[in-house]
Amino acid sequence: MAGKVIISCAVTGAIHTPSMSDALPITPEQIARSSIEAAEAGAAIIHLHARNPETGEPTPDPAVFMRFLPVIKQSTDAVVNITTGGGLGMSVDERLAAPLAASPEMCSLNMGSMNFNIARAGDKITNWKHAWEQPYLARTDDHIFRNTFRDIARITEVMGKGHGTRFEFECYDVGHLYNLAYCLDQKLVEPPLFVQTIFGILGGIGADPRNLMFMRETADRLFGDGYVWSVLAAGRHQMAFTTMAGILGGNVRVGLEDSLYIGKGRLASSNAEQVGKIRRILEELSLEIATPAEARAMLHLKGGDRVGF
Ligand code: KMH
Ligand code: ZN
Repeated sequence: MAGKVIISCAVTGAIHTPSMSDALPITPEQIARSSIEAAEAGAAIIHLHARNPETGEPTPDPAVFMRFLPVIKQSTDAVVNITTGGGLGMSVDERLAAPLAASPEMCSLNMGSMNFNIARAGDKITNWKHAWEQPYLARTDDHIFRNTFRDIARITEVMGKGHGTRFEFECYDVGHLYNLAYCLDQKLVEPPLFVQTIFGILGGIGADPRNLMFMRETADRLFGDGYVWSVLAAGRHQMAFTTMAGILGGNVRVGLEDSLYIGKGRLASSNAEQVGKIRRILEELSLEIATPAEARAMLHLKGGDRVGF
């Protein structure tokens, strides 16, 4: 298994809005289909948010998650990873509702409070499909993405200890790695840590290759061989940064949550198209792609038969 690359695919998220791309999955049926296609293309882990089926607005409603989670489970062996970051303006209680109901193998855990500014993300849009989209984005120049130490400890307690769910630790800056080291020291979390280093969110570390090296070197210093490294980068940096991660022995995350594009000025037609592209690049570099079973072994997951959906 050593050297195999785990591809995660984040299929819809809560950053992009329906007017930005027709490929963004909205309804439970679309989210299920797009997840299954991404898994068939080579993604071992599917990272999931839910949206209001009529408006596309991010929703924390467990009933909506439950319309696509069983479909994905029945059709693929991929690991289901549910967000605890949710969408803008959701409380931590709301963000925990679906993971608590679904008891997944994995959930995300955001490792610090931060500015999270996506106010310019809709600059190119002229025809807005829904009234909520523009204000949702515009208010983020005054938005704090809340993830206090107490929030983090609570999520480790209820999801980790309570459900045996393991985490995708979302680290948007160097300090978040130190927050994670503190949680490790406090025995809130256990290795192997799946550390998702994130580049290019306005409010987090910038998408400069030297930052990728520095994040990796810092994680090496803090966690030694007790972590599994993965990389995602926002927007046009997605493929370059995930390629660098593969070359450096890391794992990768793609998907329409992180970027809507497949090339310069070209919108991706699907999540599977992005998975297929990074898979091709990695295989051209003589790297092997991890199966879901291999990802489960690498990350010490509880197994797809021990979830609540
Ligand atoms: N939207 C990504 C930059 C979460 O869902 O908890 C990080 C993310 C957060 O996926
Ligand atoms: Zn997410």
